[in-house]
Amino acid sequence: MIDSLYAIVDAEVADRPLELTFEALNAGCAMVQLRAKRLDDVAFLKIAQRVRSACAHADVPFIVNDRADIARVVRADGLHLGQDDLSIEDARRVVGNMQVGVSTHNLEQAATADAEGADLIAFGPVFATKTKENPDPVVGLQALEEVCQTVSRPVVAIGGITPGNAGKALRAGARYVAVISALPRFLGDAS
Ligand code: TZP
Ligand code: MG
Repeated sequence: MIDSLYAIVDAEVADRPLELTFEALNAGCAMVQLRAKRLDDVAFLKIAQRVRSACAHADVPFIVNDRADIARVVRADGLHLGQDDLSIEDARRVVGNMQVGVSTHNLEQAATADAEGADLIAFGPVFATKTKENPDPVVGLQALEEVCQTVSRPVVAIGGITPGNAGKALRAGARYVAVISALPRFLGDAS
């Protein structure tokens, strides 16, 4: 399961984001995304440089959420976009050939992201989540399965994923499970 873990380190959720990054890398996670909705540019860049370097040492892809400019500056492996962010086409003008993932919340959005050339399609919230502000409605496992069968790119299940339900998302066809709040639990830390 750990090789399907897409660790999202949210600098505003994690007490010590860098330590959490090292723990996720040591555990053998598949990817690390850095997310910070409210940090200013200087603070985001500083932490992005550190996480970038840790991921490079571990040879694990490093993805930046939202910020094409920062992804380019730190030479991230990927950029992750939401529905209200830059289009894939515009983002590629900034980041070039970098892997681009897109968050989607229904089948139509997932099919559009696929057609527009997303490398990775995140779909959710699969389960209820308290992490995201104003989350879209819970999509559930059946919709996840439908998306996995429809799109051509690997799917990342996101939203309320825990060690207890991650297997269900993977069995529905997701290639990865993306986790924010339950990340310490995947890493064997009860906190
Ligand atoms: N997109 C859909 S749900 C979500 C995002 C960013 C939050 C997932 O956080 P958690 O804590 O793993 O439920
Ligand atoms: Mg976004």
